Amino acid sequence: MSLVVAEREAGVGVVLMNRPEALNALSSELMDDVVGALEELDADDAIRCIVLGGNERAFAAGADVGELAAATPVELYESRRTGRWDAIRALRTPLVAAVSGYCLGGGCELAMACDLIVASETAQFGQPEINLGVLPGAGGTQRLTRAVGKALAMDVILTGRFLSAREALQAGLVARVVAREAWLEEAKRVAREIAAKSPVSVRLAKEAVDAAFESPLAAGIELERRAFYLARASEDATEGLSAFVEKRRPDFKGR
Ligand code: CO8
Repeated sequence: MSLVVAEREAGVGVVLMNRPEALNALSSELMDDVVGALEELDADDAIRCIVLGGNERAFAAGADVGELAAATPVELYESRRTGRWDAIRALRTPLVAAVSGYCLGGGCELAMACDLIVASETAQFGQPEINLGVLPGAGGTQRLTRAVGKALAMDVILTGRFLSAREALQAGLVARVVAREAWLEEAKRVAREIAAKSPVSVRLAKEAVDAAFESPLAAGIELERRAFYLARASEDATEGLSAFVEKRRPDFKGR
């Protein structure tokens, strides 16, 4: 039986991690199911945005500690563990993390691998690996530092303290904070909004924003310029520009 529940709602795919008895601790099996469900939705042209979430109590409380404790370093090295996070980064469809409750360790790293985070006011973000005698191993030291800056990243990673949703919003880790009961609905609403845009320009924009973390400014600006011209060459851009002039809603086809 799969440890995720995946659904399609119009142009939006929704993947919910479903291991509530362990606060969605990311066992190898759960991560395989997450990546499998996301890749299947990513391959479906009808899906233009994906929401990844957990449940009200936890997005995910980290890697499965029992599994980490049982594995030898060589087994960890040989396993595809961190490759699963890379597979998520390779998805072309935009990914919205819907976070309620605990979002810790590998769970926080999973949320940060998504394109944006919508958080419930109950969300708690942290990298508590230091309390286990290890450190973040799936991108946390890099992505958290890029998101919130060195001072706060050092504080969170070296003390293991949790950030509230409000602190995470203020620090730039999350895009929106919503009322406790709205965490999933708001993430789906954001996803529907993205899904209504031209998928061509959405993908190009996602690639261009990601390039800001990988390249020098001049190279990033050059990449953006070329992405802009490519988007302008799409039928969707012709439709979008005409629709504005004709005062009607655009009908984007993804071409
Ligand atoms: N792994 C396994 N089981 C977990 C985990 C976890 N990360 N988190 C919670 N659980 C289980 C608990 O053992 C418990 O199970 P049981 O009922 O059978 O005892 C159940 O979930 C409920 O948890 P609690 O009773 O502890 O619930 P509380 O509300 O009292 O506490 C906390 C919630 C604060 C979230 C607490 O459970 C906790 O501290 N969890 C561990 C958080 C943590 O340390 N996360 C980091 C893990 S290490 C990591 O993520 C490294 C990633 C690097 C990956 C790269 C690999 C190469």
